[in-house]
Amino acid sequence: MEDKTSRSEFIKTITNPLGFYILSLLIVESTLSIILVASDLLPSDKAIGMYLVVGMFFIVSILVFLLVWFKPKNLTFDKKAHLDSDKSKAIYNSVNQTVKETYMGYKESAVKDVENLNSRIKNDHCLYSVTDNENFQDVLVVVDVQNDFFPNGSLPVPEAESLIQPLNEAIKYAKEAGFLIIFTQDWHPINHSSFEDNEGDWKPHCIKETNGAALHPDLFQPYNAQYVRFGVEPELDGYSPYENPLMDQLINNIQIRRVYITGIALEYCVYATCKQTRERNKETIAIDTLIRAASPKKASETWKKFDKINVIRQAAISKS
Ligand code: VGL
Ligand code: ZN
Repeated sequence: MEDKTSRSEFIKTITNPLGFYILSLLIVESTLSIILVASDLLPSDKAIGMYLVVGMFFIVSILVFLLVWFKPKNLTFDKKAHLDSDKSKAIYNSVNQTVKETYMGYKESAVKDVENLNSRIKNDHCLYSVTDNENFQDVLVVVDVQNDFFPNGSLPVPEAESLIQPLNEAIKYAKEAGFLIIFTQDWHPINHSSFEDNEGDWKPHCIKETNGAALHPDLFQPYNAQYVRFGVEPELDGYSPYENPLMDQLINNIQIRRVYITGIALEYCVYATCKQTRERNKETIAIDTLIRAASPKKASETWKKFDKINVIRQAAISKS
């Protein structure tokens, strides 16, 4: 949450040219009225003089009304969001350029761009970003939500499809709340020891660089998420993202307090991730609604193993 409050707001006024011309007229008219009233230039006939002055005031009031009506537009930029996304940076630069080019004027299209951008920043959490040096306390780990574990993949996991929508909501929530978000990927070489051909238990799956190893296309991937690929060493089990030293760099440091774990599959990579996170002394919470088991019938047995390693089981992300 912290990054939101510290985020500096940047307000740019794009002046409407009509407003600018009316303002100049207003100044000229008022100056003229003052000169006329103050000097002897008023006609000797007092009545005509009065008409002139009243007429001036009348004109001035209309001008004030018009000026208010066409008041300059204030556009509020979220500076940090702008600087954090290439796309918003590009829009920001183009708006800035437009404003420079049409000094004291504005282009409708630039205003539209900024309005669209602002509404995207509100609606699309993707543009909220937490910078790299942020002191994260909470982490959301999304384990192996990869094509091969879905119906057309080589190792489909029951009910995997129903995971996407609620998981996306959790990712958005976590992003807004300033969590570090980590996506892990099972990422095997073709000769991995876990494959049947090499006396392993599994059909070939999640072969690195292939579509089967890609994250599910509908998975929401926010800006600045981290990606940990593991299972690369042919001889290792390939069940734990901690096989990749990047995982320790991200998790095994003092400021990280809580790690929420979601994804696929309960018995294998989710379990291994929970166990090794716990071994690093982090409060470890498995979100059961956002996890799918390879064997759902045996899931309650598997969950008992989680109890034994002191992993908390919860239905949703919620801070204690
Ligand atoms: C997994 C089996 C083989 C998993 C990975 O992501 O849980 N399961 N490789
Ligand atoms: Zn694997």
